[in-house]
Amino acid sequence: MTESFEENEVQAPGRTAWEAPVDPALTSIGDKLARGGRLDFEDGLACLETHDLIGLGRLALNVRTRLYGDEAYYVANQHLNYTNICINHCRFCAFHRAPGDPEGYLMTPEEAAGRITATDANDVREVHVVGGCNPEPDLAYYVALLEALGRARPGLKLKAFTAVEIAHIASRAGCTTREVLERLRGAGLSAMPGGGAEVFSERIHQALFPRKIGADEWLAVHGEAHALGLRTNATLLFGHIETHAERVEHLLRLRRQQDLSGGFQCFILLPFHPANTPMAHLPGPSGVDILKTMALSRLMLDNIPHLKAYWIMLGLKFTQVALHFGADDLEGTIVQERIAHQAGAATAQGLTRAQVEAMITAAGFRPVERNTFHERVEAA
Ligand code: V47
Repeated sequence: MTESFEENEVQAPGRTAWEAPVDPALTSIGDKLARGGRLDFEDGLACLETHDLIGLGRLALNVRTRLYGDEAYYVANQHLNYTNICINHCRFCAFHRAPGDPEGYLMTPEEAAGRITATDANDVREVHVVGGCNPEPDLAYYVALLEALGRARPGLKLKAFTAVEIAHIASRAGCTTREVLERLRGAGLSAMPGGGAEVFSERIHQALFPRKIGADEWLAVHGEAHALGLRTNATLLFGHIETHAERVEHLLRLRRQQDLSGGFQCFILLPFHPANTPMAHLPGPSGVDILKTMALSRLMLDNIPHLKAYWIMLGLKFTQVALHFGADDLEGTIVQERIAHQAGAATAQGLTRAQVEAMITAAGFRPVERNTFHERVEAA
């Protein structure tokens, strides 16, 4: 025991025997960042494989603090899932129902609008609208859906439809994804959510969601949206069968797309929830894995402004910790969430603005209400 203490002191002058070792790989990544350099593939792997969780978190916290100080953002919003019927049958998803399933539903535009007006939270500024790839509705349905929501609450921003849904609508309508985006923008589409990206790996695509569009098409639809002036988000669904290398490659592909088209405003990590899915035997990511991947995302995605800790999937306490590992945004009030809850999420369905603000304050940050475009807004 004494010998190894002495050995430590010789190997690392200036560090006492009881101090946890600093990972030299992280020191060189920190130096690179300080020179304005970008993380490469090897750096990404080093972040995921380090034992120095605190050192990694410190690097991400530095970046986050430089960008946003002690502010943490949220939006007063509502999630709305207009249909759960889907033809894709992705192996990680507990939300979808096959066409003809008695539990399947498709809301009429009027029903969807009724959900918005029925909520108590009459200061909602954004509605997040996603569903499955339902073979029934045509392009006119999606246009009518957005128009009905817009009429129900004038001024509400519509963040709607993943790239997967846009590609599905286009193939049903026999037109291009760009044409669909133009029609929907005309009907009130303000921004697109980041879902459906999963993992940009052809191996994972074939294993988990072979019927759905892959990385090239997902990125192309977001590139088109950006060219039309729409802001969009991006995600990574992690902690199932993907490797560390595939996670890092996903982040690098996103960063390359952002260099080209520039319209991503927020990145969201989605920790895999296994309940009620064909992969229910998997445990999902560990706490340390979530924090490392959060910090890595902040460090790697130097061109995507915001990093969201999605409290629905992380849980409230973990979300508070994630704010210290690079995240600056918490999503929103949500009202009623279904996708993660069908897969076992144990969080509330929604929170009040006061509850979101209290969570942020208790974590040591200053809550700032934002709109869909991450602009600061005054409390309603
Ligand atoms: O598209 C599905 C993923 C996404 C599971 O853009 C799962 O602001 C974990 O994308 N375990 C929906 N993840 C959530 C999403 C989102 C949420 C909040 C804000 C934004 C935004 C986007 O969740 C799906 C899919 O990629 N997902 N099943 C599951 N079992």
